[in-house]
Amino acid sequence: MASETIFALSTAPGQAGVAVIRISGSKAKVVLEEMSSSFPEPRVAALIKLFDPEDKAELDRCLALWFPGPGSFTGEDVVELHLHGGRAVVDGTIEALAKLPNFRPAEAGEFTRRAFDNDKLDLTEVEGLSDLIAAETEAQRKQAIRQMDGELSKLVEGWRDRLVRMLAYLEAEIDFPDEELEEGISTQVKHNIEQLKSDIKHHLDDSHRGERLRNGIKIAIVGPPNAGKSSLLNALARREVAIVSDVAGTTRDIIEVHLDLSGYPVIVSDTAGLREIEENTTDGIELEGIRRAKLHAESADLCLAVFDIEDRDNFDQETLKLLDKTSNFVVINKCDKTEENPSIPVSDFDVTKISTKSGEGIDSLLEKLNTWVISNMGQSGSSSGITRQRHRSALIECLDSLGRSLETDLPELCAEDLRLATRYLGRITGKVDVEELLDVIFRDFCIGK
Ligand SMILES: Nc1nc2c(ncn2[C@@H]2O[C@H](COP(=O)(O)OP(=O)(O)OP(=O)(O)O)[C@@H](O)[C@H]2O)c(=O)[nH]1
Ligand SMILES: [Mg+2]
Repeated sequence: MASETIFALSTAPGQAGVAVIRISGSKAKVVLEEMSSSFPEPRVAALIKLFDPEDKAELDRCLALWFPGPGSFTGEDVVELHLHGGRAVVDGTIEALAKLPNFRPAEAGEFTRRAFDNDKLDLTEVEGLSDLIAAETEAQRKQAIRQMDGELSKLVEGWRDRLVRMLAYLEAEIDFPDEELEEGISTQVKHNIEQLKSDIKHHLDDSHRGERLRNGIKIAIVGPPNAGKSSLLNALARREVAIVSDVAGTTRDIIEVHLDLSGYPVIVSDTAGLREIEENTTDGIELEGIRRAKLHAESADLCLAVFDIEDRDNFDQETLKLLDKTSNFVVINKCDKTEENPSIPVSDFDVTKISTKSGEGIDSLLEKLNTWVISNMGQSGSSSGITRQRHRSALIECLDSLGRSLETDLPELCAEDLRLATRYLGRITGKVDVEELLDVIFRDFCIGK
């Protein structure tokens, strides 16, 4: 049990209407006894005068809230001060709090860490809270709230319960080998293991939707130099993010913009123009740009290949080689340059004709992207609940153990593998063996959370 009382500004730093300072720990009530004009009722906001504990100088007139533990966010005694959000008020209050014995500023994520230590939240709920604070789009918010509400935790705990029950059967078989227990216990256990394996597999087989929603769906703009890739990025972003020029090979680095398409976070990146240049070229920078562009295209969820309409009889082979016909879009740019509507010789692809100069076709391209994102990510309610590689790795390890448990006829060995499988599931919610993981997870939090 943490003995020190911690405090921190929980709202963003800087000038604001209101700033909230949170205090948690066994001595939290000292703030209300030594620094406040009155002691509020539990969980009822009270207007108080706040004083420096030493010289009694008035710091602010503010709202104070008193949450006696364990019915608080951290499970400890908590005080919240809703101050006027000026820098001097906040700094003065922080300095005053530091004067109280056994008080110290909180470290990043320390409030949530205490909530976890006091069983207020499990690890998946902690992660959900962290994601909610970081959420930038509606779908991210919904996913984070579901996780914070314990959706993943309930799923994993359900699997763990099933495993524990199987283990109990097996233990009975081990402890009473001569007794005629129910006929065919092992067959039943093996059947249950198979069933659990297939349930977990089903959740893993989700095209990484939860992780992609958390991290952003990646769309790469690729194509030969001068096709108008940077112009397209600017048109999609509706601002001048990338440099546009008629010099072939203008873009060298990857330039990214974040878009919100139908509530989903999308990261669109502009890349260096692809062309064949000799390995021993003097322009090592362009070569590196092309190498990065190709790598980026390979790891993207979707490529938009941009070509100049005037090159229609000879589309760049380097770019075409990168494309997969079923999952990539071809964009023909500079359509303002031709009067007629020429046919485009890439019939297998989904082709959109645009002009970043006149704006023609940009809306219909955006519409296609929106449709693609929605069909690719599924309805936001259909997520598998897996939102991090950490969850995925633990489930894969769990599946391996379940697989091994089926390979033996000895109940002792089978039980050992099931025990391992249980531990891997426990790692997801933080029930076992997670000390080394905790620092990594709580480090993602800001001070004051
Ligand atoms: N006429 C016309 N010109 C365009 C259009 N889009 C881009 N351009 C011009 O084409 C040239 C190249 O545009 P960029 O957007 O820099 O092309 P890029 O593909 O990013 O080129 P690199 O970065 O060199 O690979 C610039 O001079 C743009 O003004 C268009 O729709 N119509
Ligand atoms: Mg460019």
